[in-house]
Amino acid sequence: MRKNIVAGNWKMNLDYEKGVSLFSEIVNMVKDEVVGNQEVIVCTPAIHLSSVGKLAGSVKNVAVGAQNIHQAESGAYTGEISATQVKSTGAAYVILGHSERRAYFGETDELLAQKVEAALKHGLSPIFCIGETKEERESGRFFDVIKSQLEKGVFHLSGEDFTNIVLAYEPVWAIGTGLTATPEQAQEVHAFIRDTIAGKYGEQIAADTTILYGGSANPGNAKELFSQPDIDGGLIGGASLKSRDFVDIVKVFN
Ligand code: 3PY
Repeated sequence: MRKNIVAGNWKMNLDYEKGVSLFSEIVNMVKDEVVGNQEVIVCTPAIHLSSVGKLAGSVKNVAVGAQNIHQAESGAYTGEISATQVKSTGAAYVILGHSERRAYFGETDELLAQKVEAALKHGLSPIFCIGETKEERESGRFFDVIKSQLEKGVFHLSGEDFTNIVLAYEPVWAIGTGLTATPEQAQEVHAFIRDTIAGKYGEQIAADTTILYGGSANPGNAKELFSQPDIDGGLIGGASLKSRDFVDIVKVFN
């Protein structure tokens, strides 16, 4: 049975102390709320990872993730962070392919495929983001765009490796704009993603894959989004920076 996941993406926010204190607050508030096969993940800037990784280690079904890794194992890459370094903090996940990294840092599908491999090789599960721009939605090409992002970014993996991937559908037009896909729009794409996975890896792996919705998800819209049959939780931006809002989203599954 696939997991339900609520994952926070703090992006480049919060200094060291504020981040550690927000994480402790979240852990205290959710420790008795994370039920059944649900997992709560908080993806922080690199400066917080080792402290929050240790805190997460003590709480069932709460995990920590990074927001990027370099594709190489180590070496002369000033300013970068590797999968092994992230793993050594206690983190279990890494967000890869977020539209902000694709747009502002020129990350291509080919580069992302290498990062996915580096993550898996060192025991990190990628939260792999896919999604279309406003123009791609309006032109009706969005299914092709999403299929191509899957094919180039993760479909080179064996079925066994693919089972360690969490997918996040994040329409680019809903990120940082306050716009959210309607539950019907999101469900339509999630069902398409699951069908595409079934075509590649078979029905069982498709049924077991967690597919999150991301893009201005908040306590007001999470319930309706997560009640769709193919939406298994969310990757939460702004609302993950406020403990009450984030925990209210976590509680949608209770
Ligand atoms: C958002 O909700 O804005 C996000 O980008 C989540 O990753």
